[in-house]
Amino acid sequence: MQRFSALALLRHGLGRHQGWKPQWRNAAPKPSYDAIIVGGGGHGLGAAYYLAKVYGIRNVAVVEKGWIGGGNTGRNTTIIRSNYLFEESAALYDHALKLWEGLSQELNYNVMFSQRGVMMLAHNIHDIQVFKRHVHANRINGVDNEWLTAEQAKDYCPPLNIDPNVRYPVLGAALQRRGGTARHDAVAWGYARAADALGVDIIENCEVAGIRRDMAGAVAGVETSRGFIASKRVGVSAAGHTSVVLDMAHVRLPLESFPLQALVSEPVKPVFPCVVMSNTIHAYLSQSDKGELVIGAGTDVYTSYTQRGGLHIATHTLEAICELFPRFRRMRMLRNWGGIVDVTPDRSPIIAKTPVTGLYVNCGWGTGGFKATPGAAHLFAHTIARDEPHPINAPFTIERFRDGYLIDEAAAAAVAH
Ligand code: FAD
Ligand code: PYC
Repeated sequence: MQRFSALALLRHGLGRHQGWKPQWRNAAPKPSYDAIIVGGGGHGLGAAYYLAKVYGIRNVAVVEKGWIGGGNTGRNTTIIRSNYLFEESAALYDHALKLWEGLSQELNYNVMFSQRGVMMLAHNIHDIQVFKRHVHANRINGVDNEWLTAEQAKDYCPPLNIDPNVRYPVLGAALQRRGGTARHDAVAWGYARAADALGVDIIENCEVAGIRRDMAGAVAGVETSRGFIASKRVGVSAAGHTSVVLDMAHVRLPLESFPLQALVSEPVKPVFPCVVMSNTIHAYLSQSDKGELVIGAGTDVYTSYTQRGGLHIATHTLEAICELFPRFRRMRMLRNWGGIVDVTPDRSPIIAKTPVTGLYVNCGWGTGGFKATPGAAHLFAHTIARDEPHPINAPFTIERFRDGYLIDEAAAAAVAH
């Protein structure tokens, strides 16, 4: 049950963005700020909110080249979970999951967070071993996860086909009951409204084209399509395009950008109770509150900046969905789209200072950063405000790629990316 203050409901009613009419559209940037965030996705808007709310830094601008939430935040399949293998990752993603649990109340904005459970299917002996290892590691780290037989998995998700004679039979599943979904655009708008109320400037249609540095090499501000904006602190949260932006300050990062795509069906009545993921056959599925089946595919195999994926990848995913859930065979697909995700060699993110004084980066979330939104935003704000990482993001440095202290979460991506 979500609770909203009666005053907010009276003042705003419940409209498209829960009644909020943004004042910032086409507002001109001020000449200077105490901090600038590049990228108006959930991570960037959230970082601005926590800078203002938790760290008292309110003279902040979020500069976005398009419209807020138009990047991966508004393009993802909204799966939220924290069942990662390594201690560092479990701490990071569970920090986020705990923040999700109170986010609608925190922002006084319904982000429609729904803990309907995330179930990961095992189709072969290797999957069983890997997922059982995750269950044990998660429990040691205080993260809920449990092993289900195929029959128990079907009880949890009745549309699931557990016929042993199909190509990829379901042999069992790992279930994180605290996992689930949220409404992606509401996350962007909820953070934007709350940040705006604290004095943050949100500047859309403002592309960063350069990073200016002073005589000592420290950050002095950003060159944008709407002119120069000065600031001694710049945080870059520009998923998919991070290396392009960081290159403006001559910082090189070990990132590759790939298209990742998703699609939705025509809307139907509630028919699918949870989230199901299958790494082995590259498919994941949930049902949105609008009734659409939300289906995600794998990444393209080649790096690219096109915001759509190869059709053969979507076709492969739909074949898998039809095998796992035969009742959906006759459903029509409404639309598909893609986003650009940036991926590090160990598939773990970077939330860190850079070698340039005053320049900070939050990137490398690959196919899995939506679930991290509140946690990443909070930790990034901490790193910018204090000029040092929070203990939770301290392991997620750029230097780990030099020192070899990798957090190799590749297998925990849950979808084969
Ligand atoms: P974004 O929302 O992409 O925000 C970055 C912003 O930076 C963009 O709005 C962009 O326009 C802006 N920008 C870029 N360059 C500039 C510039 N030069 N100047 C100004 N602004 C700039 N994660 C999950 O956890 N669960 C999932 O189920 C899931 N499914 C996914 C499915 C798909 C199809 C895709 C594409 C991604 C998925 N992800 C998922 C990953 C997740 O969407 C991202 O990791 C997350 O949303 C990143 O958030 P963000 O705020 O960092 O990035
Ligand atoms: O990280 O859970 C995830 C995910 C699901 C779909 C894309 N990423």
